[in-house]
Amino acid sequence: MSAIAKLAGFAVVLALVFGAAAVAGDAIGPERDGEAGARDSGDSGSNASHGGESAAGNDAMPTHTDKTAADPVRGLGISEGGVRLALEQTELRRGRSANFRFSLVGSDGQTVGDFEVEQEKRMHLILVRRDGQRFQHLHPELGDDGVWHVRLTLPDAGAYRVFADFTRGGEAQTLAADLAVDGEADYRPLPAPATSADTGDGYQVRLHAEALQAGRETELRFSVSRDGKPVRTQQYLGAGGHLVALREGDLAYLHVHPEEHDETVSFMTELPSEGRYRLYLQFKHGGRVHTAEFTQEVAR
Ligand SMILES: [Cu+2]
Repeated sequence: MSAIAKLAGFAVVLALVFGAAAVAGDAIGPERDGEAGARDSGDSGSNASHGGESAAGNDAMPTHTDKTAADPVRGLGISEGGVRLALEQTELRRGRSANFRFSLVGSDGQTVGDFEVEQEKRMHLILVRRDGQRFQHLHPELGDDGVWHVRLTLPDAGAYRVFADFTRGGEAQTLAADLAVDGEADYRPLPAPATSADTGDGYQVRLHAEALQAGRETELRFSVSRDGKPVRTQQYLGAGGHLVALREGDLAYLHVHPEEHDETVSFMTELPSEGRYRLYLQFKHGGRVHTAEFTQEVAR
C-alpha cells in the first residue's frame, strides 16, 4: 500500500472519530461538557503523534482508536464499565414462545434506565447460535420495573449468544451472555466466503468490498435485487439497512456505522484481526425486514 493511500485511509478514520465525538457531544449535553472537552483534547494529542509516525513511514502505525468511542470489538463480556447484563432465564425450552426478560444492572445493584435512542431504538437485542446460525434481531420494551422484555421463540437446540446493544451517556456498549436451548444441536460449519446471498424470501444481495484487511477501516456496500431487478431499500432503523458483524471463534460483535443511503446500502467497519466473520445485513422492502448473511475472510 502506498503512503498516500495509507494517509487517505487514516484521514477517513480521523473523520469518523471526530464525527462520533461531535455526535457524542450533542447527546451528552451541557452538564457533561467538561468531560467531552477532555476527550477531544486527548484525541488531538494522539492524532498529532500518529500523524508524525505515518509521515515517517512507520508501517507499525497503531490504528487510531478512542477506546471508549471507537473500539470496534464489543460483546465479549457480560459486564463492562460498571454495568452488567443480567438475564432472568439462561435456558429456554425449544420451540416455545417465552417472555424473555433481562436487565442492565449498575455496580450499586440497581437497574440502570438512562438509555438513549440509537438507530431509532433504545435497545437492540441480537441472538445467534454459537455456530452463527439462527440470527434474530429484536427490540425489547423497558417495563416500569426496569426490566426489558420481549417475546422470544428459539426453534432449534444449542448454545446461543445474546447481545444487548445500547447507548448510555453518549457511549455505545454491547454486553453479551449465554443462553441454552434444550436438545441436541445440529451445529454446522460456517458457510464458505461469498459475495452474494439469497435472503430466502425472494431477494438477492451482492456485497461489494475491497479485499478485507485486519485493522483497516473498510466500506462494505450491498446492492439488493429481486428477479434480477435492482431494489432500493426503505429506511430501516434510521438508515438504508442494519448490519451486524460477528467474528468466528469468539463471536466478538464488531461495531459498524451505516453510511449515507443511496442506490446501495453501505457501512464502514474495521474488522480487527485475520480470520472469518459472519455478516448479517437486514434491510426493509415492501414493508418487511429481510436478512442476508455472508461469510467474509479477513487477511492479516
Ligand atoms: Cu435493533
